[in-house]
Amino acid sequence: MRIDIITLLPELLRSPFEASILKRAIDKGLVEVHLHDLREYGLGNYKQVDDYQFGGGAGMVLMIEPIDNCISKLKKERDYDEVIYLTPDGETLTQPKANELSLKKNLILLCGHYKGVDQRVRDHFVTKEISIGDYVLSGGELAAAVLCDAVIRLIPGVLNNETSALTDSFQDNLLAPPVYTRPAEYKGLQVPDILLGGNTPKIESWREQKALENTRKKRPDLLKD
Ligand code: 6GU
Repeated sequence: MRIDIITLLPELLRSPFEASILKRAIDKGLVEVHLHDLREYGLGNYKQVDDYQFGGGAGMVLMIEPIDNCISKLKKERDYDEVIYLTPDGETLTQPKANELSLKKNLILLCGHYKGVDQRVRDHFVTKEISIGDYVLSGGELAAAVLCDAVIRLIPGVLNNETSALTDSFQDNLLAPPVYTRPAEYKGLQVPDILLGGNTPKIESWREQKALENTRKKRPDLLKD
């Protein structure tokens, strides 16, 4: 998979890809992430990327031309499956949507800023609009990092234990069961006996039951259908 991220703040998007699972996925050649500084596509000597909105109103709007120039350059080099605009009024990112995106080959992520982008960008270049939840961030960068993490970890070979993404919370509309590690007893606090017994089928059904209990208690909305 290849992900091209268009942003005015590339520095905000470096560190997520320089550690842990995302770094390993890149080092293994399973994903390429390329950052594109929209400023470099800005107009004139000042490299202008935004302007006042027609009709008046507070806040600057990202102009269509720099974005067109950047997207067109990328599209000349390869075909893209989606051009995703990160915006609080997009569809909310869910595990099924992350699963779907993890199957794509080439993605462009466009990070908005200020009052957003000229609507013509959304109408003519963007193929999907995604939000990461019902709250407002200063820009799309952190949302893009969240989306990349959720998607990249699902690419086969990224996680060491291939089954572990399958047992994540939400993967089957259930929250994950509790987990424990050594010591089996700490200051009188015990690990449930069943996990120490080595009876795999019994452990599996205990985990299913706990996942269900957890979900009923914390996120009953997930059990509705
Ligand atoms: Cl994708 N962008 C911004 N600016 N705020 C958000 C968001 C995205 N998702 C949730 N809040």
